[in-house]
Amino acid sequence: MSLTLYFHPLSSFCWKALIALYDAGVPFEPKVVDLGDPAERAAFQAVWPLAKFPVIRDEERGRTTPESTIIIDYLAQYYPTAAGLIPADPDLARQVRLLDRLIDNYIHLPLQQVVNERLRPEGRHDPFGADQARGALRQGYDLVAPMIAGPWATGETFTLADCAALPALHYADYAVSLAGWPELAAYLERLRARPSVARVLQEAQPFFKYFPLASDR
Ligand SMILES: N[C@@H](CCC(=O)N[C@@H](CS)C(=O)NCC(=O)O)C(=O)O
Repeated sequence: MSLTLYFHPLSSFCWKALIALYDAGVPFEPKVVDLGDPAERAAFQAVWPLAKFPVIRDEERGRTTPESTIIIDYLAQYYPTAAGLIPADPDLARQVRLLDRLIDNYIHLPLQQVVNERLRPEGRHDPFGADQARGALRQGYDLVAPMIAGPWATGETFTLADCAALPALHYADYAVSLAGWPELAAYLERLRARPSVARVLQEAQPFFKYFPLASDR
């Protein structure tokens, strides 16, 4: 098999790539990386020095691609069934890319800050920083909510922006409930019902107890 995906089933950015792969039915070899295992971390660092996943290796083309957005770009370029993830129409493609950036930068990253705060050792907590991150999340929700065209982020076609939205909204809902943003909550339910997304969520289920905010509900 040409493609190998380096990932972990609980990792939110890995979900983004997995959703695209499953949605387009692109075959790949899954390589789960336990970053807590020094040998596995070192082996992964040899593939991608930052040791951040997802990373996809295309043996046939001799290419290693990091960054979830760029992985989806790669799939859309080389795999016809994934082509629709980046619309052919340049204006629509730009709107998809814009939403992908807004969701990653203003929802997904503040969520990671809340999670990172929770993971700090005893005596090193930063409640002020966590409150700021929650404030940024609310701003992110306010920004993105009116932009969702429906049924999917930019309209009728499932795209890169939807791959970005599911992990960000699914996990962020634990940090700041989406109850105050009913259009985002409804969009999240539509995303969860999509077979590719349902598969990713099901595969993550055994690991979900390790998500630091899992017990907040
Ligand atoms: N911008 C990157 C973010 C990747 C990222 O932050 N991945 C996290 C998992 S969700 C990771 O590898 N964390 C491990 C670490 O930072 O040591 C992308 O879109 O792929």
